[in-house]
Amino acid sequence: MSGDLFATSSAATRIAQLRDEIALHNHRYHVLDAPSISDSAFDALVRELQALEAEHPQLVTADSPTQRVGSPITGGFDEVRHDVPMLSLGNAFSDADAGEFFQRIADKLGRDDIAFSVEPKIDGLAISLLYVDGVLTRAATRGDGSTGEDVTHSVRTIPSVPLKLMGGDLPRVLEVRGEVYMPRAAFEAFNERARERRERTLANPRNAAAGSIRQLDPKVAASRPLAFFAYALGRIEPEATWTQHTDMLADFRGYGLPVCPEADRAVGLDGLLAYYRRIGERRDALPYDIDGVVYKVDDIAAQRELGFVSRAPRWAIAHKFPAREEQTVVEAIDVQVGRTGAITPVARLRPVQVAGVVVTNATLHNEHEVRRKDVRVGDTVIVRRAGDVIPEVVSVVLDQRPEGLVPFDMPTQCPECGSLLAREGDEAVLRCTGTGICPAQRKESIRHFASRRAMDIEGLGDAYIENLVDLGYVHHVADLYALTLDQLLEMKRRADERDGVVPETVKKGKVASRWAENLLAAIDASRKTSLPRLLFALGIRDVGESTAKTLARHFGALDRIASASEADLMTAPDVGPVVASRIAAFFAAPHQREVVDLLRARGVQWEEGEPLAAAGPLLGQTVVLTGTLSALTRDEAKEKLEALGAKVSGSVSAKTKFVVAGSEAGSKLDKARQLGIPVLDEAALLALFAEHGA
Ligand code: I6G
Repeated sequence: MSGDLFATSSAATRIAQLRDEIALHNHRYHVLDAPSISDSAFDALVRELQALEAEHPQLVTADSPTQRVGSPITGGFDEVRHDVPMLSLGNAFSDADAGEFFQRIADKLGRDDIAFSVEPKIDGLAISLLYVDGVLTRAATRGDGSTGEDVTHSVRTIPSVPLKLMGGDLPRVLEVRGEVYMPRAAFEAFNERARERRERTLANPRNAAAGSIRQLDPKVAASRPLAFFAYALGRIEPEATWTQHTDMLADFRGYGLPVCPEADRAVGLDGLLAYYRRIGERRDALPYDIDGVVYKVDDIAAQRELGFVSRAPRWAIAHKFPAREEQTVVEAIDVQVGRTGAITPVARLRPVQVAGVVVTNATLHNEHEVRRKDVRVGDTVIVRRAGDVIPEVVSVVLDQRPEGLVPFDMPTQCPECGSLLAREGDEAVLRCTGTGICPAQRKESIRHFASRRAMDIEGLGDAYIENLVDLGYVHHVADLYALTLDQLLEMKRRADERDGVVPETVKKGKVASRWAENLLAAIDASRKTSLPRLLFALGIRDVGESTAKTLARHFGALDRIASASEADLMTAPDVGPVVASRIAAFFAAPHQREVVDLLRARGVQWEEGEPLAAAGPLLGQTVVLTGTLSALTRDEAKEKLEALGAKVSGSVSAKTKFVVAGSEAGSKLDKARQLGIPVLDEAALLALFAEHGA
């Protein structure tokens, strides 16, 4: 073998090794959510592969992980004829519809102990992936079901879509179908960034996925955090041996294809409806938008027997959840002042039910967004609510706009205190410049201070805070700790008067004083707190709960944080220059220092310790909580674990030290078992706490 040939052959061997390794780590990270190497070690593998391929361009192949993002396509999308049509599903909009679907199947099959493969219906874009000899060869949209568009260049960029299937025993041809989607958090983050940069926002995660895939330049899809779940078979050669749909999904997983972790099996109509409710209850907590659940007869022979009716399978149906988007009318546009002075325009809406919740307000985010969407009082708008995020106005229904509506103009002065509104740098948000004097900022910062995750003052509702500030009893958070019984009684009297209530509380003075005593007791109870809670409660811009915890752990004492330089602050994990400058600016303000001193003087206490908690039996260990605990809440368990030095994470990965599983633990427990991670039950957790005095 000549020197050159030898070099090429050893490069080819190393390239093949690297590709397999990279594909494996990619799968662990993006499909199993269980990375086993650091990001930098992964990047080093990719860099080595890139260098070798640059030296040996003849060895570059389309299934190389370096080739996910190719060149833009020109002249539009090619048509793809689907050998097996991509059908749609029938819909059930009620339990009765689902019951009829079930009964039709039971009648036809002559039995009612029917098993179904069940999974959430993801709100995304249906895609067909064609693998030939295990290599991703083509990706196509559904189109009209018979002919779609070739979107291979975009779909290849989705990290969870394998360019090459895993395993030894692969079918020669495998066409799988599934959904491309954008996880909700990624969608929110994308829009937040777009708003900050005054760029176009995406209407909803479904449009986001569709819009990203139907781009000529694959760089666009590559820059969007898209994901994929496989759910059905298009074509397979040689013919498959699966007898159950759920077995097929299990094999898809084995090939390295992502399958929804909520996919399950349910028996009988009761099983279907129980699954519908279970997923419905978790709808807001799932990391992606879903619009229902899909039931499919699990037995493939039974599917064949049932066949199709007008382009939809008789053996499958989508049981829909209530819509997340509804139309209503904008009755007014107000602006709200947040605790840091940020001005948010809010549409006051004719009340409308959106997915079971009456919505009367929706955020318009900022001035730029109002302009871009051109929302006017009197407009009919589409309102969307998803997850725990505040409902938002998605768009205006322009063809229903009455004549004569005028564009909305942002005020130039704070509606609450009259101070000028100004922008910091090139931020999209306007802010009230009346920090310290603006009652709205004060009310919001007190509301935040008293909230459950901060000082947790039970019973101190928004209306009471409003009155306490308006009456001049509370100027800043420390004043809460100087309130008297008489002041609370006066405040309550006014609140009831304003609400038009002739209150029991006034008629029977005793009741009112009991109420006031309870509130005073709640305020008193909040005096004993923790440093992370206090730090979070102070409402420092960009210091959320997790940063507050980091700061507390890193510095151990409030004074150390208050006197730290920006450079010192940045030594804490995840504290960058922006957050450091916010913290430094907060404690540089004499007014804020006074408030902290007053809190101390009025009896607020928290434990302090040494900097950089170099202690704790669980220091550096990542722990995951799942399921329901009975002796304590999840938040309490989390706090205790963190006090022992653990980092409590939301997802199970190879880095997880152990998982605590309460009752009805779901997919996280399955994953822990899959990865061989130790699982503690509640009793073991309590024993651990007892052992360490937590
Ligand atoms: O549109 C769909 C969404 C989800 C589907 C589907 C699905 O399974 C979870 N399954 C089939 C068979 C079809 N459409 C045709």
